[in-house]
Amino acid sequence: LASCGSEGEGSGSAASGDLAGEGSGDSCSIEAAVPIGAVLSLTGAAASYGESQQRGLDLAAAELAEKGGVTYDLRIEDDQTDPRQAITLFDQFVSDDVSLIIGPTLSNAAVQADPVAQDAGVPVLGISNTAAGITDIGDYVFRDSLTEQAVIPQTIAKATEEFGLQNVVVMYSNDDAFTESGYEAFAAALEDEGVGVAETITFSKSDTDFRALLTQAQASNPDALVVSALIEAAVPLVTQAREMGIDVPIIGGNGFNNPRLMADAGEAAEGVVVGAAWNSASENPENTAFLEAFEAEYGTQPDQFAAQAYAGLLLVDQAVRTNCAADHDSIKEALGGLENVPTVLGEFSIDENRDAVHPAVVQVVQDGAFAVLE
Ligand code: 1QQ
Repeated sequence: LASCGSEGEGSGSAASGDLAGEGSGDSCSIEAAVPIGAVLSLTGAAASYGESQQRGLDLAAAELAEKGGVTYDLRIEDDQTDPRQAITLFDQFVSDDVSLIIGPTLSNAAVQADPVAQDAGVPVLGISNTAAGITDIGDYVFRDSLTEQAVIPQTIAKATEEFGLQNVVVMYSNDDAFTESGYEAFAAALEDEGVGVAETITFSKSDTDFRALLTQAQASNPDALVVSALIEAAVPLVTQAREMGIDVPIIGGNGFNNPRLMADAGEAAEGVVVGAAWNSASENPENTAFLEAFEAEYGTQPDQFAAQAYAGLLLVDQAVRTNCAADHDSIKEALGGLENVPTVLGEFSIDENRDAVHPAVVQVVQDGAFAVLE
């Protein structure tokens, strides 16, 4: 069935011959549809992120289909928020000889699945992985998502100035690659800003009752709670903190960039501070067109994860058109050379570590929506 896939990278199959085109940039024309695999968490604990990403990818694919010259065969699969399933899907996409794999949604899956693509020489574009070290997996691994280390220093600096923080409690789940990396970024940034950490409290990403831990946090009388968590824990943590009368600022990492925070925590989410890789209010032409198209298609506003997914597929298209070729090494080379590309995320470049470079913002929840904290 998948025997042709076992030839591995650079096998010079008939399919990769069709993936070399003519012309370049906007005039590039490639005969075969370019196969792109996407591994998203569409069910399980991270489904709310994955569903947003799916919408962003589908919207970009529809726009690319209109553009012409290069067509994409975008195949989106669900890893069920399970790293083992992500590995299975990466194996499948490698043996199907896709040109590139987008995803997986969580860093926790990326640390396990990306090596499959790296070993086969298939490029990967992470669109939401923010843990440190993901691109160190190898030279075929790229991302358009800013790391926690890139976003959090600005968030902590802004919050320290805004709220005069001197002493905080840090809380994080210690069983997830992203939340652990976010914790390290918070700890380093707090130290840089000279903010004391009265206590560091750990929990599990599957915890839903935080009252005992919050009582413990409250005892330190902190100026803020600094939290690295995925949305499934963030919602009850924030809700219970406010129910218990803890009214100090709550500062979250990338896991909080999810409209479910406001939808599910309601009033309790007001005032929560989060660093973000996408400024929803940006008036750059790419963003205003994106907001309008997304609203028209889905009847709702996009979130950061939809924006990063949308930008991701357009960046892949840009890379394919740069060399007018969709074999693995042409795409890899072109992705590595992306520089000052106008996107919904702002001016976008890839650095020497294959990580994303573009502006970040600090947001605060206001009237049920993220607003830029000026
Ligand atoms: C990661 C994250 C999550 C919040 C993505 C959905 O940043 O796992 O890296």
